[in-house]
Amino acid sequence: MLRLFKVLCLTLIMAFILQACSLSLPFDLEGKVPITGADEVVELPEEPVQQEEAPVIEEAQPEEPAVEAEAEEPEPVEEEEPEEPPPPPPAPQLMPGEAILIDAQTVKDCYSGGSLVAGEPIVVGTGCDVWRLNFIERPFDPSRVDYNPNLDIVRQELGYDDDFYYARLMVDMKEGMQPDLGFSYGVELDLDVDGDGDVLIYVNGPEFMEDEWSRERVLVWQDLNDDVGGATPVEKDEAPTESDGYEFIYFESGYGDDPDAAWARISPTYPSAVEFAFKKYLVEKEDSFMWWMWASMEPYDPHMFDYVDRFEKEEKYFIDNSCRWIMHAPPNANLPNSCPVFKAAPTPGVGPCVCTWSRQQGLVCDCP
Ligand SMILES: [Ca+2]
Ligand SMILES: [Ca+2]
Ligand SMILES: [Ca+2]
Ligand SMILES: [Ca+2]
Repeated sequence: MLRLFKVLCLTLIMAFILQACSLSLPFDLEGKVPITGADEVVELPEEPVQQEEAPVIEEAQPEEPAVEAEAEEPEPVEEEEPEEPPPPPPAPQLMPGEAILIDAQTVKDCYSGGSLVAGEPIVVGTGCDVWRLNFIERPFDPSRVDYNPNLDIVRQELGYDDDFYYARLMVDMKEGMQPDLGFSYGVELDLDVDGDGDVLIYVNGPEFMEDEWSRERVLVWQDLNDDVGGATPVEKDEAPTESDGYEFIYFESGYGDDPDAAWARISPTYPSAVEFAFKKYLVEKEDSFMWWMWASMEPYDPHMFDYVDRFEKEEKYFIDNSCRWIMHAPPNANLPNSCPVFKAAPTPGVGPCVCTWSRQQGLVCDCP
């Protein structure tokens, strides 16, 4: 019995050893691994290292373009801004007609080109350029040798119809030139005839203009606080002025309360003349107002009017303004900077007297 028991135990030990040895084998000769407790087998991966490296590269790739996109963001923004066109001004409702000008409102300014000798300084007419009195005749450089005929006002005219006033500024047309690149031309109005401007109407860059009325680059500025001219009307201020000049822009290129307020063109009759049309309500007083004209190589700075209060006489050249005239009133040579006025001579049968005003002498008439 004991022997039988030993045989049975030995048999059980052998069976256990054999079972343990079969479980310790990781794979058989065909490279297949048995799944514990199951009969299925799974193919072993042949190159596991390569499969692990691939996702590392793929993760790095999307980061690079993200950084580039951030650096390029400002560029499209900068390109979009200038592409936005400004909204067009309102369509005009009332356009000027033919410029109606009045013979009695046709006057002449000093003609500096009349004394032009090539290579020599221009001789400016007596009394034509008095910076201290805001009476300017400088269509040339400081040496007075480089003369620009397109800046020499020689004639100015004014007129009106039912809706508009018309002003014409003519420069030296001896050489048939037209107003030049970047120049500015304008008309200044003194509504209460106190010697200081109240409205400034001008056009910038008339080289773009044609002989048809246009609102482009036409501006209307107003001096609503009435300080153009500073402390001393007409005359140059001795102390630095605190004036803000023309501080209110009423109209620009069709923008403003009235899209038809002001227009300009090259005269269809005179290629060296600029014509303006401005609504009659801009001249508040119908009884009378003073007017004169400007030509400048530089665009005007309305806030700096009067220029004579802001600049010394050595600082400004290539600029001209005209003598002054009065609308809706008889010619009055007693007004400052008035164009010469012709009066009947005391002796019948002879030519008229030519009267001019000066600060020192007042009205002076030269009679034959
Ligand atoms: Ca002048
Ligand atoms: Ca002139
Ligand atoms: Ca002044
Ligand atoms: Ca002002």
